Amino acid sequence: MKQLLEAYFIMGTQDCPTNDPLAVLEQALEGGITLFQFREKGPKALSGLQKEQFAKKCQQLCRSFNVPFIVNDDIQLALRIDADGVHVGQDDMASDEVRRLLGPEKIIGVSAHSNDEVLEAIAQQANYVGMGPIYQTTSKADADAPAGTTMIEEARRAFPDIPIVAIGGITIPRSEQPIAAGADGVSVISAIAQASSPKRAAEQLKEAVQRAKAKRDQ
Ligand code: TZP
Ligand code: MG
Repeated sequence: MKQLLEAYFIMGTQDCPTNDPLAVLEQALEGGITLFQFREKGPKALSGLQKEQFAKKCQQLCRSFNVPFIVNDDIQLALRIDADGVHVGQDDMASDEVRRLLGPEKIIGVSAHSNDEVLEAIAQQANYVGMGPIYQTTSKADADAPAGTTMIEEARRAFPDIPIVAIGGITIPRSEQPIAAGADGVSVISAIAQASSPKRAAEQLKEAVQRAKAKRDQ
């Protein structure tokens, strides 16, 4: 699981206002992203059948690169299309209930902001936690204030083995700090979706994360 979190790309059509979102995803996959989250959300997002058709296209692309395809929030969609997992926030369905619906093999991620929330997620059979926002983000309308890397340091100290991915405002140069704090990887929207070359951005992000991990663990 920890390796799958290294270069975790999150995207929906709302994140690609000027580019073709499928082309962005394909490039990100070519660049070596390790995990993909389908997050179709906000006033400009697709819904209903359009959302499901777009999800299936993203899923097919991910399959052709052997990269797991995770759905944000929408458990029913994940079940209908047999996604590889689901990511839920603190205000969404509890992860033990998600586990009951998805079964033992699927990946479940939970957003957590404190050691209490990490402990609860893992007790409820989540596979990883997402912690943030680390830095200021423009990709999530209702994001909390940026919290820096302290929550990751605290979670890593308390739970040495739990897979943790950092989120929020992370860019290539800003990816070293959350890894140094103990994260297993970084999850990004704009650093790849808004890059002039999503492929190069994905390559460079993964390289930066792997370099930071090697430096931290040497
Ligand atoms: N959850 C916390 S911050 C965030 C989400 C979904 C958005 C991350 O997007 P970006 O563009 O990488 O800051
Ligand atoms: Mg949610």
